[in-house]
Amino acid sequence: MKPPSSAITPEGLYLTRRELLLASTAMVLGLGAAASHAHQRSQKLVGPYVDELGSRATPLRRILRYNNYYEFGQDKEKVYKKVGKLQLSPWIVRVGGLCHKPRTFALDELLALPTEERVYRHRCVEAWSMVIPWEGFPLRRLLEQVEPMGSARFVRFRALQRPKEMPGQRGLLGKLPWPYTEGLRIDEAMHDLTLIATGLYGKPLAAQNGAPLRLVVPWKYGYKGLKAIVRIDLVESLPTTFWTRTSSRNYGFYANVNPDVSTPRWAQKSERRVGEFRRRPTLPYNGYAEQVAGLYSGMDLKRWF
Ligand SMILES: Nc1nc2c(c(=O)[nH]1)N[C@H]1C(S)=C(S)[C@@H](COP(=O)(O)O)O[C@H]1N2
Ligand SMILES: [Mo]
Repeated sequence: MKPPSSAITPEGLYLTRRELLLASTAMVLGLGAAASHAHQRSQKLVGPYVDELGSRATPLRRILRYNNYYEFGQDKEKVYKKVGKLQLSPWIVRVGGLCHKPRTFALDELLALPTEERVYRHRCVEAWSMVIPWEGFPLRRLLEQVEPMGSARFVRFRALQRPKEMPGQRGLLGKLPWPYTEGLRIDEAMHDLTLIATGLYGKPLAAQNGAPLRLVVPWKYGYKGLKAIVRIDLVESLPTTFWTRTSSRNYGFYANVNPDVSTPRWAQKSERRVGEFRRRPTLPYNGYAEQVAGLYSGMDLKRWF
């Protein structure tokens, strides 16, 4: 049996710089029990989460308290207070459409797949960003199990629809085209960077981050990363999505992070890293161009934004 992920990643991994300073000061001053506790924590410290460009992960509390999840309203700072009614168990995911072995997976079967930790940049189309240490498995591992047919050219994702537990699916926001849906081209879905996240910071995913399973496509705007996945279908043609149906001028299907293509609502040249003061330039493909630019060679990125 797999140990709980909390056993794999000790809490000490995400002590802040200030906590580290406090811990080492306490040790130097020999502050009794408090010091030995701090010492034990710092012993476990093998290094903070950092992305491959040297950026430190966004603190956990910010990742938990600043969310886009329209099923729970539009106020990013209140989402985490509204998720309490969401029933995360039992949970099943249907995988079907153009494949030889369509299947319904119980959550436990998916959580039993081997996972990896990946520290990815997360860039919302609204021009804020974070660095998130995800835990998850490549989506490809799941798709391979159902044996996609040659005719499958796209993958469509659907999120939970449960208005009794999701206040944003009632009232005014209830008029949006629920359930939340997204899509990828099959080669994007099979790419090694594309993850199904099961956790972050070594803990199971919090409801507000998309528990129990959430899509992560780090070179695309955050809206591609559908939360609360309940269904995945292999399909022949480019699917409509929640956001393209809501506002096709502001949300494209491809959604590759691109500082040179802005939409009527947002300029994309730069971004605000949550927790930082100065804006930073936005990187093509969110810094993953080397791995993914080849998927789009010959495409007009202004047209297919
Ligand atoms: N089901 C669902 N998934 C969703 C959304 C949503 O409203 N509903 N918002 C998306 C957007 S716009 C972003 S930026 C990310 C935010 O993820 P986070 O709150 O974990 O940072 O989730 C994406 N996935
Ligand atoms: Mo977003």
